[in-house]
Amino acid sequence: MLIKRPTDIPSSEITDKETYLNRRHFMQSALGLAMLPLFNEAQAGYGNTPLKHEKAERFRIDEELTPYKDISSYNNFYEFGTDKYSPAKQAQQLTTDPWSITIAGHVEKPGTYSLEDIMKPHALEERIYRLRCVERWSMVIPWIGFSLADMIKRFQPTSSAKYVKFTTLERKSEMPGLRRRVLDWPYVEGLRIDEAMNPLALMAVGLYGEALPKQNGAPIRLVVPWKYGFKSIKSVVKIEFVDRQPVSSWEQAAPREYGFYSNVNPQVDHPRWSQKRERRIGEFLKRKTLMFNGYEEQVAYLYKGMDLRKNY
Ligand SMILES: Nc1nc2c(c(=O)[nH]1)N[C@H]1C(S)=C(S)[C@@H](COP(=O)(O)O)O[C@H]1N2
Ligand SMILES: [Mo]
Repeated sequence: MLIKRPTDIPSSEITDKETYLNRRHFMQSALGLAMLPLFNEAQAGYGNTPLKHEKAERFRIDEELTPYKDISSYNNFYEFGTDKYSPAKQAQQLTTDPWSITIAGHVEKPGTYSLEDIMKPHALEERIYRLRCVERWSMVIPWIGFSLADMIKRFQPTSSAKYVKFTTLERKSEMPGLRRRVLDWPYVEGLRIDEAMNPLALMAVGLYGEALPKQNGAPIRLVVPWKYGFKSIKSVVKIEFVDRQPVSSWEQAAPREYGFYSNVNPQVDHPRWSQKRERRIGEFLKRKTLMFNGYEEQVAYLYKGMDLRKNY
């Protein structure tokens, strides 16, 4: 077979997935083939399926992209195990098609919608965002998705909708991590409604030009780039509009360590470590962590007058 499978390609060759994708398009057209799925997951409909998208210039940052290999092999997804390398293996058993999301609570258009219905009205765009994990590593990821605010507007929340609560799938047969009670399953996260309406908040369905790898939260996950990574909940099946601040899974597990807000903030230490510096995956020297992960200009207004030491 002329076309190499990605696992056969040494990592040095795939530092830039786009180069790889272009080569794949080139080789396939040179061979006179239509775009064929080269990965097993593609047959299930997700994972390495190319996604049509535009590049959103105002959401780009001029920093080196983290290699695809790192983004898709060093993950936190406790439903598939607590070590960083388990999700890439264990998540492959997750059935992501069909997929639906239940919209509930204080909203004019509640219901259970198929992923296709959820996505239909939205043009997909590529946005390059930093992701800063509370554990002090960071990446730069070319996500593909659509604005959370646009999605929310479509379902018409009422004035009682003060917060948005997100829930991950809880499917014991496919998620071996659920056997251990490390968290109170299902994984839950929340945003204040004005945070959710900020243009930076993204519903991601892909990265590096293709549908999300399962370990990154296929088929649809939240991305909130000014908050620690754990707010960016994966494989979402429910979005509820509520009037009280939801208790997120990490807050429930360790309230002194993980607050509801969890904004990236170098001034406020985690009780067990400083948050002043971070290691960008692939770099040797640590870099300074930026206020709101570098998105201060876009999000500082949300927290005016709030004590960010108390509201950590
Ligand atoms: N459902 C669910 N979502 C989750 C997690 C998880 O364990 N379960 N981990 C979070 C954490 S701690 C981080 S840092 C990011 C990691 O996203 P990535 O693997 O795509 O880099 O996902 C977040 N979303
Ligand atoms: Mo994280």
